[in-house]
Amino acid sequence: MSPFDVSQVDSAESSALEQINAAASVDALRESENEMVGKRSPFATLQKTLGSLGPEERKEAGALLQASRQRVAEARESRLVELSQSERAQQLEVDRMDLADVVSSRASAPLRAGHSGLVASTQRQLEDVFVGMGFTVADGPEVETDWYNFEALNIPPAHPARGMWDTFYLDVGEPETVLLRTHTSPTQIHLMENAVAAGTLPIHAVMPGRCFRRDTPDARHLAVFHQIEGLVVDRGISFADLAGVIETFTRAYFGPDIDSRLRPAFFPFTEPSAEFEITCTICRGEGCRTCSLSGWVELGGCGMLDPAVFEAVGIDSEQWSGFAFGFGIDRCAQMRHAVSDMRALSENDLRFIRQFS
Ligand code: FA5
Repeated sequence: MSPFDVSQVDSAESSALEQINAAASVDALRESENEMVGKRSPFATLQKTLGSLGPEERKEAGALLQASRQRVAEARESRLVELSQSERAQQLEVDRMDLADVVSSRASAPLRAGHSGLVASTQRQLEDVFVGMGFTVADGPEVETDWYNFEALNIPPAHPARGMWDTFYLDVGEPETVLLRTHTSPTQIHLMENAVAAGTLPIHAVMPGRCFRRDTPDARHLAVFHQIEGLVVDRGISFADLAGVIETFTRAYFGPDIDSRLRPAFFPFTEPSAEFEITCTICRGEGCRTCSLSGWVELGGCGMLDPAVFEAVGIDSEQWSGFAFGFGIDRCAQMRHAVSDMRALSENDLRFIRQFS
């Protein structure tokens, strides 16, 4: 065994440090690891020659060797960090997407802005008309209990009106029956209850929203459609006020050329009640498939609030009176734009939708 030579420690260290600095990549550095500090490295050979020294010298030389190995290990570690960082930066540069290119290639293609659908814009126009008459706009839940959708509106269980307002029932496992509302009229009940509790009568409000029925879609019906409910509760309100509001609404929304009429009807929550119709805009009153050859299309129902409803919400019908109405928003859109089949409103055919941008 050759004797331990201190100068060889220095040369092993400087050759290892040279190799470390010369490594051009993380992989190259890892590959040279064996050569630098492995079993066949100069350090390992020097380690073996320590045996040729006496105990005191061995201790000193061992410490020297260890310190040298430590410096090499530290230099290796910091070169590793340096190389990994620069490789990562290079990779990011390669992966970088040049958005400027993407944007400039798109800039020549005109961007097409979207717009509201016909039903949504009709709802806003109807709200505007009623706000112009002094009504406020309120909201109500689409999921209701049986009480709000039927009972509070004077429609007890087994009442025949439930048949024409059949809906989708939710199995929520509660004792209360929960359903998707068939009309916006339950919002009347919420509004009156809230006003009684807060002492804020009178009410002049419209409540638009989505309704659901077990109706077979046809030229004038959808299973999911929209209504706008109107509610006035004040002192000394008469049927003449109701007729005046409807007349004003018709002129504002359909213009003076459209004829309208009120026909006696029945709703359990209004008395007297009426249906509100306008001349069919598809056939101008001649009779067609859309109006079932009648020349008229029903837009909604209305009437004076029934005392039974006032009683359900705790309003004194001796002091207060009022009226309510409920129009189909989809029906209004259909008649205003002479859409012969209402199903077009929900079919998402862009050729149809884009006509109303
Ligand atoms: C009602 O829903 C009553 N709540 C209206 C009312 C309110 C009366 C306040 C009195 C006082 P009716 O079922 O007739 O009534 O519906 C009113 C309007 O909603 C209809 O005239 C029609 O315009 C629209 N409508 C009803 N069912 C559908 C449907 N399946 N698809 C599209 N529109 C519908």
